[in-house]
Amino acid sequence: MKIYFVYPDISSFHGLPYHAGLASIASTLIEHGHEVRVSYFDNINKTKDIVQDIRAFKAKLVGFTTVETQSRYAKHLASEIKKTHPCFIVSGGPHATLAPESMLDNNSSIDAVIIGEGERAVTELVEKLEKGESWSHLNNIVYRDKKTEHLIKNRLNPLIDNLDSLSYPATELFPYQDIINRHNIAMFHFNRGCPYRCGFCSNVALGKIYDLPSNRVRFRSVESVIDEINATLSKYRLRDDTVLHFSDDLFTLNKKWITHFCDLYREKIGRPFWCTGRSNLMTEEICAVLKKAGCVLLMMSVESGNDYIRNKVMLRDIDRETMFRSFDLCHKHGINTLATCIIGLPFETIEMIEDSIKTVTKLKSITSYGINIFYPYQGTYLRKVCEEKGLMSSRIENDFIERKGSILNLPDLPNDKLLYYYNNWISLIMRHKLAKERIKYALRNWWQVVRKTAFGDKIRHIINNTRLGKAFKKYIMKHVWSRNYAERTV
Ligand code: B12
Ligand code: SF4
Repeated sequence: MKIYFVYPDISSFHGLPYHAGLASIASTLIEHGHEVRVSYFDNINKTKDIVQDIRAFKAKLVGFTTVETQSRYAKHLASEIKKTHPCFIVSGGPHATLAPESMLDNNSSIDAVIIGEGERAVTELVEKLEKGESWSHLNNIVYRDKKTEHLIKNRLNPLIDNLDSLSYPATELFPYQDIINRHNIAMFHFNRGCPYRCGFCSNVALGKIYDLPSNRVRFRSVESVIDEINATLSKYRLRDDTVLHFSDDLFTLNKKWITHFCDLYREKIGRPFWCTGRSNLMTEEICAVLKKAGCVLLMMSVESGNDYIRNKVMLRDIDRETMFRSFDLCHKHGINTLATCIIGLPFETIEMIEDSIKTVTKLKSITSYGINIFYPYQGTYLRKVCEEKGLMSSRIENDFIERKGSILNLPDLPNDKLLYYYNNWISLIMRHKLAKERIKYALRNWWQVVRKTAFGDKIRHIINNTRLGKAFKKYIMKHVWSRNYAERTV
């Protein structure tokens, strides 16, 4: 059967046209003999073109992946498709899973929602549709009964324990080479789930639908992960310094797994990589293996430098000492970190944001600072708090972009103040830094932007191919970047 997937990603600040979930279910469908095409819906003006493409492809099933704030674009496109092309439309992904009713309201052109993991459920659905048989009893399906208008939620297939049994993601359906060329990264996602219960994260709710206290973690075998990396790299052209990006919720979760992975990765792949970490998991040993294997950036969110917000509101369960220790360890081992914070939480005050800034300023090893404005996703603990405390405002304007603005009415945090902190986050941090640190930061980030341009290419050529260039690189890399990275090309 011909299946067409759409990845809505309008006004996103990541702008990467790759979706690991769609790539995985597409791969399973291809394995079962179906034909799949994927579209990246990153601009509302693409509506007509995508509808046209769906018609030309003669898609029998159209599937959307959805996060909460993209769901309106999925619904918009679905209704445009149905105007001229009769087909079955389904939606999946975290938001469809956590709030299926919102995808199936009375005006919706979406026929059904697939909740939870999609590989098996969508394959079963396609088989039923192909044979013209009833699909309404299938596991993981949610739909609205036409007669009673009631929402029918079917049972769930168990979570996939043996992730090695899945075929490797169908990266070829996405502009994967283009992402490598333009962003100098290659994206991978291996393990699933997270055992923690942070109040702003959807993971707890994603576990709850399976009656679990958290989103149960499942690991791929290290051997199959290394094999997937090798298989992917052999299909694409990478530069020497192309960074592999492992987007697992918490890549460094399991000490045994990560140690084995790093050993094998160093031996068989040996490329720079980025991954995710959590302060309470960082030890001398983990830092050493990560560094040795080529970790050039550890994404280790602080979320808030204020202890009350971090632990009592966000439920991070990371005390101050643990947090400082983890960044010290990264510094000691020469691992650069990306530390992201969230502001605009329930009960937050201006003083708490100032405290957060001061704390973050003191943390070592941070080479990139990220900042987001809090958005209460459906199903999370903090969404419930916001609703119970009457903090939800009804103002979601058409041009609202989550994490860049707030949808809450916070009594102690006027919106203009919040935006001031959001827009000036880095300069407010730099205010507390020495001039030397500020120059380093500016230089490093300037280079990260310039390196992607044609001018950057020329500079790189000079640096890598002349004696003076090489000496300059050695000096700059040692003092601005990490030593491990200095051993590679710029
Ligand atoms: C890596 C990641 C990213 C990466 C890469 C995302 C990508 N394109 O693959 C980047 C950094 C780009 C990113 C961006 C964003 N992310 Co993000 N991200 C994640 C993370 C950590 C892992 C996602 C992943 O790859 N999982 C592995 C794959 C295999 O699982 P999956 O995608 O869920 O897909 C499975 C099922 O959901 C289902 N499925 C998914 N889609 C579909 C579609 C159909 C038709 C069917 C049948 C089934 C199906 O089947 C898949 C296989 O089993 C999750 C956390 C999480 N636990 O989900 C957050 C998460 C998905 N992100 C989230 C958010 C909010 C965002 C952003 C909006 C942030 C922002 N403001 O920019 C954007 C939105 C991007 C978009 N338009 O979708 C939220 C979503 C919350 C919600 N309830 O809506 C999550 C859950 C984190 C959280 N805060 O709780 N993200
Ligand atoms: S550690 Fe990260 S992925 Fe896990 S629950 Fe907390 S925020 Fe979500």
